[in-house]
Order: sequence, then C-alpha cells, then structure tokens
Amino acid sequence: MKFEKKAVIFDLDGVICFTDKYHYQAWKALADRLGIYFDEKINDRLRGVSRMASLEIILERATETYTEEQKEAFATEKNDTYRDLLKNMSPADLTDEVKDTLNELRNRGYKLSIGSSSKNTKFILGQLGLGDFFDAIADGTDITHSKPDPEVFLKSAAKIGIDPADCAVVEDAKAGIEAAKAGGMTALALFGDAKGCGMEDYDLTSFSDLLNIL
Ligand code: B16
Ligand code: MG
Repeated sequence: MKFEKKAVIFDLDGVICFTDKYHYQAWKALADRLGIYFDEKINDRLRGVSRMASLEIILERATETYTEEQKEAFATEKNDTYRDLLKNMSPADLTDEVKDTLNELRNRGYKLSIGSSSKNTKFILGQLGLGDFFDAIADGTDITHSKPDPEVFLKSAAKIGIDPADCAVVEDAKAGIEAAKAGGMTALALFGDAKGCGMEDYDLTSFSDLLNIL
C-alpha cells in the first residue's frame, strides 16, 4: 500500500522517542506517595492526553478527594520528577532507525512536523539534538484541547502550510489516531494502544516502515 502525501506529522512521546517510560516513572512516584494504585495498563490510558487529564485518570482510584490547588501541586510535582529524568536524555536516545528514516523522508521532499500534547516538547527535542530539525512544531503550549481533539495536528498542518488531507500522522496513542481522523488526516499507528485500535488507516511494523508506504 502507498499513500500520496505531502507532509508527515509526528507524535513525539512514544514515536520519535521513548519518554513514555519517564512519564510512567514520574506518575508512579506520585501515585505511590499518595497510596494510589497505578500500573502500566493504566499508564497506557495516559498516552497523548494532557497532564491534568492524566492526573484525573490516576485519581479515579483515589479514596480522598483533592482540591484544585492540590491537583495543581500534584501535576507540578510529577512534571518536576519528569524533567529531572529528561535531563539524562541525549542525542544517543535517538535511534539510528528514527534518524535515518527522518533524513530519508526529508530527501524525498516531505515536510516534517511535530504534533505533541507535551508542554516539554521543545526541551525534549533539544535533548535529542533535533531542536532545529522539524519544519514546524505544534505542542501542548499551542492548544486548548488535547488529543483526541484534532487541534494540535491542525495547528501543525497550518504551520507548514499543508492541507490536512495531504498529511499523514504517526501516533502511538489511540487518542492520537482519533485526533488525526477527526482532523481529516491519514492515521498511521505505531506501537502503544494505537495499533489495532480500529480507527487507523495503516499499522506500521516499525518506524522505518514509513519508507515502504510513503
Ligand atoms: P507534558 P505526545 C503526551 O505526549 C504524552 O503521551 C502524555 O502521556 C502526556 O501526558 C502529554 O504529552 C503531556 O505531557 O506533561 O510533558 O506536558 O504523545 O502527545 O507527544
Ligand atoms: Mg505519543
């Protein structure tokens, strides 16, 4: 199968890099401190959703109710732990497969951009040595509605000046696949709960599989 597209919009966490393991560790530390059960299966539901929406999912199992101020403090605590973990990232955390595939897609003339719910996107891309690589970045600082709302992908497409119908989105989250489809884009599922979710246009076998279909 081949898709005729002009641009590829990449999710960040779980697609370009594996910051999902750091999100898990940081949320787990908070949940353990609060005595709330949390595991990797629950963590899958946090993929692609905003920080506060993630916290609400974790608090579904809390026995106490918390004020908005307490929730803000919990989100800050988690983000501080997460950013401490991100400080250890370097260009070595970018796999050769991702690096080579991105370069080849650029050689083939595709516009390449990011559509991530994360407010830490620019920091992470800098850590990976990709600070200047993408044609545009739309992230958690640009949007009011996180995935499954299409806002972040529509903003990313607008920033590169490409019609949504000419964009393919690569996602590891079911919420992201839903967002891509709601935005009128082609949805390519890689890893996570995106694969086999039933709404994707194509299941990628690996990141470099992009070179077989684009
Ligand atoms: P932050 P993506 C998402 O990134 C993560 O998958 C999700 O787990 C996280 O809650 C969200 O970013 C917000 O991240 O707390 O750093 O602002 O998958 O959309 O690249
Ligand atoms: Mg993701």
